[in-house]
Amino acid sequence: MSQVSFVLAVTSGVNNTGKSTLIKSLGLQELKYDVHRKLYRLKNNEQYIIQVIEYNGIPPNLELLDGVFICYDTTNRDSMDYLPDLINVFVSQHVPCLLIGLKSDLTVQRTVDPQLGHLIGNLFGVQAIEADNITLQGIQLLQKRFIQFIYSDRKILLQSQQQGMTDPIIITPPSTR
Ligand SMILES: Nc1nc2c(ncn2[C@@H]2O[C@H](COP(=O)(O)OP(=O)(O)OP(=O)(O)O)[C@@H](O)[C@H]2O)c(=O)[nH]1
Ligand SMILES: [Mg+2]
Repeated sequence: MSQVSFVLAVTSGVNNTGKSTLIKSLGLQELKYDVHRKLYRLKNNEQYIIQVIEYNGIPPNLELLDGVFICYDTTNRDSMDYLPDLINVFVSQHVPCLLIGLKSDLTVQRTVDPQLGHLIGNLFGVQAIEADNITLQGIQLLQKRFIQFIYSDRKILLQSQQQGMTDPIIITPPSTR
């Protein structure tokens, strides 16, 4: 049994929001030795094992999660309808959240206001970003926010979430051995 360092859930209220593609965008190295769980490791850190759970809605065993990426689709207004309920459950269970609006490269098909994610995030003290899985810029933003998210001190993340602070927390990754 491997030691899992971080359990990340990637979820959304509806399907087809780009969750599976987002997990690929993170550029993690998939570990093949555990058929029951999707385990990955960071390319530059042998010790850090990440379990990723993709889910539509609220995954079971919330107490096992270290963090959640709550996704919506900027080309599908309906994908935002479930966000308040979803975020509320994670926040009340003290799971650190990041709200991610995907497919922002599809500017013509966009149906949601770029500020709406921030507004909803603000209501819950949850940070919100818009990004995409296609452009280099989008993928780099997702990777950067992922690294910040998994290396952040959970206590600090939750504290700011409870206080409704949505400014990004600047952290320094621990040096790899
Ligand atoms: N243009 C664009 N297309 C995207 C983006 N992310 C995902 N897609 C496309 O959207 C479709 C759905 O992506 P998936 O990653 O399968 O979405 P999902 O949320 O995992 O879908 P389910 O698991 O079925 O709920 C695919 O055709 C992707 O190629 C994005 O950021 N931009
Ligand atoms: Mg999927």
